[in-house]
Amino acid sequence: MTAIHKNRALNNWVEEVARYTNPDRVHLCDGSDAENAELIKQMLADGTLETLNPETHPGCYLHRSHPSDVARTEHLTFICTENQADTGPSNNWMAPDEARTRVWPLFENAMRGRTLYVVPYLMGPESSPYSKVGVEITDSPYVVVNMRVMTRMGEIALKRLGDSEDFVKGLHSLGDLDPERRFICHFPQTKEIWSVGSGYGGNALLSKKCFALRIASTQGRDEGWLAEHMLILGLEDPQGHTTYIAAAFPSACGKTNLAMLIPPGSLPGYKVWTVGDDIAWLRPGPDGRLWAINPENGFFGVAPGTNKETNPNAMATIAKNTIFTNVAITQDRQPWWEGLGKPPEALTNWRGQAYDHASNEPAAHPNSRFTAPASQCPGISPKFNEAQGVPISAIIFGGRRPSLVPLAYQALNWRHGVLMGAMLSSETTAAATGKTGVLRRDPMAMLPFCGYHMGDYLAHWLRVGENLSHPPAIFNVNWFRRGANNEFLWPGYGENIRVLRWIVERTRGQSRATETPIGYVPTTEAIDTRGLNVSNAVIQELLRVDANGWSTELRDVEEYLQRFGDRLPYALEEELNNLQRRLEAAEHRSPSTRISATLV
Ligand code: GTP
Ligand code: SPV
Ligand code: MN
Repeated sequence: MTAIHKNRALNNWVEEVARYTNPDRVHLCDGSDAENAELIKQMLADGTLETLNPETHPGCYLHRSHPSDVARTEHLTFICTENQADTGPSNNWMAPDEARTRVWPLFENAMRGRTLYVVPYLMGPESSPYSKVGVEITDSPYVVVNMRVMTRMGEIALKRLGDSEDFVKGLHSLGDLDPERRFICHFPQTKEIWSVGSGYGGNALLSKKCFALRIASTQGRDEGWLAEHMLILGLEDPQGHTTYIAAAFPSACGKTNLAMLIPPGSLPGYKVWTVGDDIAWLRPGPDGRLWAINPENGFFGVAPGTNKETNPNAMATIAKNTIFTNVAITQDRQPWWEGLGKPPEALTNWRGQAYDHASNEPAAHPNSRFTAPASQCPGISPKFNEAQGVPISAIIFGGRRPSLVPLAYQALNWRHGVLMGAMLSSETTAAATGKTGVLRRDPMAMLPFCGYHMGDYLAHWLRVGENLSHPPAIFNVNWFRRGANNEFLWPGYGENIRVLRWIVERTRGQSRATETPIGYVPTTEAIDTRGLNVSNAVIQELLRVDANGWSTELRDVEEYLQRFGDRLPYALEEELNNLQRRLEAAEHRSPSTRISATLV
């Protein structure tokens, strides 16, 4: 084989993989328009892609993935370290030797009859010293065109790589798409990823969860920074001052929506700038603050629920040059999903069949997605390509909790905030296979994405905070409280600005809160409800602290955290004990009602 590139390490690796996987052709991707057009032409010819209505959706395509390959498969995702103890109880572990005998053979001749694409990509802005290079070898042209949107792909990455050996090697093959022969293996020690048997999302776009979270989190542990499942936004106030916030919510719990929020007319003068919608790399800066970059260059967003009212910025972002995966299509070939109103009479569902209006099945898959360039987002931050990133003033955790967890509250300090993140739990969603709507603990929204022992991870969080002279304030939010008829109590979406505003004011030492055992909770007056159709009683319910309920919750938290054994930092056990004691004291005073507390 002739050398594909002058970089020896890259060339040797590609040769080794090509010898074993036996592709018909090897193609090094340059990321050019011409290359992209050629790939799309090929995929239109073989049915991998379909054209969408060029008048309403120019440059947009539909891809239907295999019906058994529509979400991340966490039970088939492994961390492969020599020592099992390094991965911890929250990860699936496979010994590297076992991976070599069980998984590597699945790549043998896997690319016969296919093209092996070499996809170099840069994670982070071109000018940033914190950006990192990855290379994905894949036999899926769909993966290539998605990687071109999601990352800075092609020449730009090769230029950054030069003759360095320092890049994350991701090997991906569709294999035969049989879930029985599907594995997503991570080798943090050698910075390698092997993914076989899936062509979908986080299983196959190896830059995303595999590199930017699982591998990068271990790099962050070793180098003193954090790789997190977080959106990044800038909130500009009417005075023109912008405050940057990072927020971790589990998959399909509202990151993209919050990152692109457009405030309602009743709160004039506020504006949200989108820096990122899924992943943040956070580093202590020389000024003692925490600085964040978004390593990605596009959005792989949940389609259902997205519309002109809930997320107009997303609708504008995906109006052109967007790949839609597993959505339904109308008769005139426009993409369609639940949340866009009444389903039109003639509709083709995500499987490509005529939609049966009598069925209870959704027409679009609940985890159907759009892949769109960040540059197309009307609210993209002017700091999107900033080398140093943006300084973070607040970190927010949140999940889907139908009861107990208030709309918003603030941690007493960093240590308490780390416990708050460790306590995060949420109902499961369609973003991963398995039952949805089941409450599960998901520390920092990183349960499926932390590449090492979760106990060590929590200790790392504590350490990072201790070294910041100006740590971000930490908050928890819950947009998903439900009422007696199972309806959402809080309108959410654009109205979440009211909570963001309270958060920003708190970081500046303004705005009212009551100190309760669980932390600082907004007073009912502190959340601006002008123009909002939510009764006072509902606001009170949303901000109520139920001491009995929290005591029960903490017993579950304690049991969960015990799983991390002696790697659970003692400081967190102490924080948990303190919280328990504060709750007990409150229960004595006023059980299960709003806790009387001091205004702060
Ligand atoms: P991943 O890409 O999987 O990491 O998801 P995400 O966290 O970016 O979630 P996203 O913003 O795509 O929202 C997921 C689903 O939750 C969509 O169907 C949204 O319409 C819905 N959603 C988002 N924000 C809110 C909210 O404030 N209230 C309610 N009720 N639903 C919301
Ligand atoms: C998530 O599941 O959190 C996603 C989609 O953002 S995926 O790329 O499949 O991980
Ligand atoms: Mn995500």
